[in-house]
Amino acid sequence: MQDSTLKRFGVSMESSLLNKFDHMVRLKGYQNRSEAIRDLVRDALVQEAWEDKDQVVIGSILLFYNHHQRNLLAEMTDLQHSMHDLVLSTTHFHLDHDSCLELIVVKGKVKRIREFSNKLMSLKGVEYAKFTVAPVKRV
Ligand code: NI
Repeated sequence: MQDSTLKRFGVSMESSLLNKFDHMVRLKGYQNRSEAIRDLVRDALVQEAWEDKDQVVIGSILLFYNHHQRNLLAEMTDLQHSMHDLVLSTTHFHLDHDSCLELIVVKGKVKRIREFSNKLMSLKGVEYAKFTVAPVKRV
């Protein structure tokens, strides 16, 4: 179980670095430095989880493409079937006469998820792709 008790600790840094940090805290609308530091630490931990190839993550792959592109739909479907154990859901949106948006929610080990995402994103005809990921275990 997660311990959410707040603990205090002291941080020392050069005043020029602190000034820049305070500027960022104001710009991003944080209530105080502690809140900003908590966010930075969480980001760093998520990044570290990325480095661990066996870490199980959940993520989303957003693909924007023209469905008239030759072979694209078949290749996209083949890829998803070949890695079906990673795919939790696929949602397809017909945006207009030509454009489609597909949202694929995935779960699995970082290494395979990244491989899957890279393959989808590099398919010919995919115009825009966005991959987001978060560790399954909260950090
Ligand atoms: Ni469509």
